Amino acid sequence: MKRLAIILSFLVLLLMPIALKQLFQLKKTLYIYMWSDYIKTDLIKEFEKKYDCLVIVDTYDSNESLLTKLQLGGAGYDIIFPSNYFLSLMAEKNLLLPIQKEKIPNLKYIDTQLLEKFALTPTRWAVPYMVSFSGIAWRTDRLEGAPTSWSLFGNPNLKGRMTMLNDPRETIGAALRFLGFSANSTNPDEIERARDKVLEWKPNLAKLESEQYKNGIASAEYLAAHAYNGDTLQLTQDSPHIGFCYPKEGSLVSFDYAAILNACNDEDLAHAFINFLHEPKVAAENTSFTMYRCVNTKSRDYLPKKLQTSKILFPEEDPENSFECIKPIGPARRDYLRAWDAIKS
Ligand code: N2P
Repeated sequence: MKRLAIILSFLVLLLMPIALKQLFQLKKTLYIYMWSDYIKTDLIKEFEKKYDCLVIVDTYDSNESLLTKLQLGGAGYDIIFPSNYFLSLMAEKNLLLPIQKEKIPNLKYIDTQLLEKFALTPTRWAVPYMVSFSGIAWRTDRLEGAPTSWSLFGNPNLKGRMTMLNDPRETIGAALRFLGFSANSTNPDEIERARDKVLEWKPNLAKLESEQYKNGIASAEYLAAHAYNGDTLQLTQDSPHIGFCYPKEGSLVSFDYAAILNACNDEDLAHAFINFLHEPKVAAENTSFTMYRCVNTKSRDYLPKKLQTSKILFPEEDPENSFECIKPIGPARRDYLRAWDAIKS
């Protein structure tokens, strides 16, 4: 007991200066909730310096966990980064503040052509941030030949050495594409068939996981993973043995948007942050680090040559690939969630 008291007093003494500093500095603080590895930390420091503020970033691994956290209340965040297909849901739940366009002059750089390509129309609720394409990351030194199909996950020889994303729309979507259906199907029979396909793949999967698979592929614990293009490109910087492919049945694409929460404490600072993200040089620096592509017309010019021509980063420019953008599916969302429960249980 005595020892515990000593340890506790020691901890209080240790942490007090930090707490006091925070208290007396009273800096403006922006609380951000976003996908993991989705922003370059140095850029946050640059923004903090420029605006004499603090930026605190917490991360999530899916739109579903983001929504759950917000609905539990008390999250205290200012800016979130939901995907395009979650925006209307969040706006309907009255979670978002409309964007004040005049506070984001860099909106002029938004790549509207790219958005139009995937039939995304402008929204007052958020500003496009990054685009992510999903496919298969694989160990080129351990598998013979590049995978070409989602059917890879049905290969029992790779049992326990593969993962798929812990994300209902991505994983059921991949199975829908494999079966020749739309990833946005609202047909209950098709959704059930996709559920059964994932259940067929599941015994071969080490887990359903959206963040740690990166370490697993890097260490070759996993030989293949349903993965995001950016996360995989981050890995290829350090290892020549990692490949990425877009399956022939078609892959999924989604756009993540910066949205300001209704409970935001400093709307000006929140808008300034979103504006900063779309400064073309900042956006390029962010892409060079996260390996995700910013929805910005000018940033490509500032990317290193190797990235400017990367087929993994700009895959829709390759006619070999076909992509379907994940869209809101209205009441069918319940069918997807029911299917997902069956998959997870
Ligand atoms: C980052 C994953 C972000 C892409 N780790 C999700 N659309």
